[in-house]
Amino acid sequence: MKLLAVFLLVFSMMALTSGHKRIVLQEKSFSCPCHWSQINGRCFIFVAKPMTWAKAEKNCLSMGANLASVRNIKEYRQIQGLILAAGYETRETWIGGSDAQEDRTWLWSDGSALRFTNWCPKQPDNLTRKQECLQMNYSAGKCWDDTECSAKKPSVCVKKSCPR
Ligand SMILES: [Ca+2]
Ligand SMILES: [Ca+2]
Repeated sequence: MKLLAVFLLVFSMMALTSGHKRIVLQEKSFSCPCHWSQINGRCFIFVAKPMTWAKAEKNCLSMGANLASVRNIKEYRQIQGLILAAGYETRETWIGGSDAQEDRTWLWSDGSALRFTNWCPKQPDNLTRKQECLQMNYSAGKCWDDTECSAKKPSVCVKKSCPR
């Protein structure tokens, strides 16, 4: 009978320990809303409807997001994968870079520092002196280009993932 009591004690302690571990794991995992994809700890969504850059940013804002910033080439490839998975192949798409405030000073609309770039050869060229918004999937290289913000294109939004 004493032995049984010891067993029960040990089992309940194990249950407590594993329960604690589960809580710790949950604290470390993050979640994205339905239809958003988690990439590198942030949530992304592809918006197929063609819009101007500013309307696309406003649309992201309405979902608590901004047009996407991109931190590295791996993240860029995953964003391309998102567009591909939506059936839009490698279509030209707005992300959150712009130099509208000051020519050739590129900023991300989500306020993060623009360090990584993936410009196509000879871009950004500020052609017609009115190219202030960043489109991805440009030309054969599927890289970045500055173009007129009034062009209507699909877009990608980003927002922070929330602890579960
Ligand atoms: Ca420019
Ligand atoms: Ca250009």
